[in-house]
Amino acid sequence: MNTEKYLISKPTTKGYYFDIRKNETFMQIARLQGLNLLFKHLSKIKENTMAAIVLFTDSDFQGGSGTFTNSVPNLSNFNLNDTISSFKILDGRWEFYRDTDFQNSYGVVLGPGDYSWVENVGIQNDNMSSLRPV
Ligand SMILES: [Ca+2]
Repeated sequence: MNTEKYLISKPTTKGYYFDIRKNETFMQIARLQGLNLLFKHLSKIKENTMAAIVLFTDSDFQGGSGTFTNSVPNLSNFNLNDTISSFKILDGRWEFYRDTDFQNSYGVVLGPGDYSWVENVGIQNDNMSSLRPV
Protein backbone atom coordinates (compact mmCIF):
# COMPACT_ATOMS: atom_id res chain seq x y z
CA MET A 1 0.00 0.00 0.00
CA ASN A 2 1.19 3.48 -0.87
CA THR A 3 1.84 5.25 2.44
CA GLU A 4 2.45 8.73 1.06
CA LYS A 5 0.27 11.16 2.97
CA TYR A 6 -1.01 13.75 0.50
CA LEU A 7 -4.05 15.55 1.81
CA ILE A 8 -6.24 18.13 0.17
CA SER A 9 -8.93 19.94 2.08
CA LYS A 10 -12.17 21.41 0.84
CA PRO A 11 -14.35 23.64 3.02
CA THR A 12 -17.91 22.39 3.35
CA THR A 13 -20.90 23.47 5.40
CA LYS A 14 -19.95 20.83 7.99
CA GLY A 15 -16.28 21.79 8.25
CA TYR A 16 -13.43 20.37 6.25
CA TYR A 17 -13.53 17.41 3.96
CA PHE A 18 -10.23 15.63 3.48
CA ASP A 19 -9.60 13.73 0.31
CA ILE A 20 -6.59 11.46 0.69
CA ARG A 21 -5.55 11.14 -2.92
CA LYS A 22 -2.80 8.59 -2.35
CA ASN A 23 -4.80 6.37 -0.01
CA GLU A 24 -8.02 5.47 -1.75
CA THR A 25 -8.38 2.28 0.30
CA PHE A 26 -8.62 4.34 3.46
CA MET A 27 -11.09 6.72 1.86
CA GLN A 28 -13.32 3.82 0.91
CA ILE A 29 -13.31 2.67 4.55
CA ALA A 30 -13.92 6.23 5.76
CA ARG A 31 -16.96 6.57 3.52
CA LEU A 32 -18.38 3.40 5.04
CA GLN A 33 -17.57 4.14 8.68
CA GLY A 34 -17.93 7.89 8.79
CA LEU A 35 -15.98 10.94 9.75
CA ASN A 36 -14.93 9.82 13.25
CA LEU A 37 -12.58 7.29 11.74
CA LEU A 38 -11.39 9.86 9.23
CA PHE A 39 -10.48 12.37 11.92
CA LYS A 40 -8.90 9.64 14.05
CA HIS A 41 -6.73 8.78 11.08
CA LEU A 42 -5.85 12.42 10.50
CA SER A 43 -4.84 12.75 14.16
CA LYS A 44 -2.51 9.81 13.68
CA ILE A 45 -1.00 11.46 10.61
CA LYS A 46 -0.53 14.63 12.65
CA GLU A 47 1.28 12.72 15.40
CA ASN A 48 3.59 11.02 12.95
CA THR A 49 4.33 13.92 10.66
CA MET A 50 7.24 16.29 10.87
CA ALA A 51 5.87 18.65 8.24
CA ALA A 52 2.57 20.23 7.29
CA ILE A 53 1.59 23.12 5.06
CA VAL A 54 -1.64 24.65 3.80
CA LEU A 55 -1.48 26.30 0.36
CA PHE A 56 -4.01 28.87 -0.87
CA THR A 57 -4.78 30.09 -4.38
CA ASP A 58 -5.40 33.69 -3.25
CA SER A 59 -3.51 36.08 -1.00
CA ASP A 60 -4.40 36.34 2.70
CA PHE A 61 -5.30 32.63 2.89
CA GLN A 62 -8.31 32.94 0.59
CA GLY A 63 -9.51 30.89 -2.37
CA GLY A 64 -8.98 27.18 -2.90
CA SER A 65 -6.61 25.34 -0.61
CA GLY A 66 -4.66 22.14 -0.17
CA THR A 67 -3.07 20.67 2.97
CA PHE A 68 0.09 18.60 2.55
CA THR A 69 2.29 16.63 4.93
CA ASN A 70 4.83 15.28 2.47
CA SER A 71 6.68 16.15 -0.72
CA VAL A 72 4.51 17.37 -3.60
CA PRO A 73 6.34 16.76 -6.89
CA ASN A 74 3.54 18.15 -9.05
CA LEU A 75 0.82 20.51 -7.87
CA SER A 76 -1.09 19.79 -11.09
CA ASN A 77 -2.23 16.56 -9.43
CA PHE A 78 -4.26 18.75 -7.05
CA ASN A 79 -5.34 21.38 -9.58
CA LEU A 80 -3.05 23.84 -7.81
CA ASN A 81 -0.24 24.30 -10.33
CA ASP A 82 0.73 27.95 -10.93
CA THR A 83 -2.00 29.18 -8.58
CA ILE A 84 -0.42 29.60 -5.14
CA SER A 85 -0.54 33.09 -3.64
CA SER A 86 -0.30 32.47 0.12
CA PHE A 87 0.36 29.64 2.57
CA LYS A 88 0.60 28.66 6.21
CA ILE A 89 3.40 26.38 7.40
CA LEU A 90 2.21 24.38 10.41
CA ASP A 91 5.28 22.17 10.86
CA GLY A 92 8.69 21.68 9.39
CA ARG A 93 10.87 23.62 6.98
CA TRP A 94 9.79 23.67 3.33
CA GLU A 95 11.52 24.49 0.04
CA PHE A 96 9.59 25.70 -3.01
CA TYR A 97 10.17 25.25 -6.74
CA ARG A 98 9.11 26.95 -9.98
CA ASP A 99 8.87 23.64 -11.85
CA THR A 100 7.68 20.11 -11.21
CA ASP A 101 9.90 17.43 -9.62
CA PHE A 102 11.72 19.99 -7.45
CA GLN A 103 13.37 21.81 -10.35
CA ASN A 104 14.37 25.49 -10.25
CA SER A 105 14.19 26.31 -6.56
CA TYR A 106 13.32 29.84 -5.53
CA GLY A 107 16.19 29.48 -3.06
CA VAL A 108 13.76 29.96 -0.19
CA VAL A 109 13.41 27.66 2.85
CA LEU A 110 10.74 28.65 5.35
CA GLY A 111 9.61 27.36 8.75
CA PRO A 112 6.30 27.61 10.63
CA GLY A 113 4.38 30.82 10.10
CA ASP A 114 1.69 32.60 8.12
CA TYR A 115 2.77 33.89 4.72
CA SER A 116 -0.05 36.04 3.39
CA TRP A 117 1.61 36.97 0.07
CA VAL A 118 4.20 34.76 -1.59
CA GLU A 119 6.06 37.64 -3.25
CA ASN A 120 6.98 39.00 0.20
CA VAL A 121 9.19 35.93 0.65
CA GLY A 122 10.70 35.72 -2.83
CA ILE A 123 8.24 33.33 -4.46
CA GLN A 124 6.55 34.43 -7.68
CA ASN A 125 2.77 34.67 -7.55
CA ASP A 126 0.87 31.93 -9.43
CA ASN A 127 4.14 30.24 -10.33
CA MET A 128 4.91 27.39 -7.87
CA SER A 129 4.79 23.84 -9.25
CA SER A 130 6.36 21.68 -6.53
CA LEU A 131 7.46 21.78 -2.88
CA ARG A 132 8.93 19.56 -0.22
CA PRO A 133 10.01 19.47 3.40
CA VAL A 134 13.79 19.70 3.79
CA1 LIG B 1 -3.26 32.76 -7.14
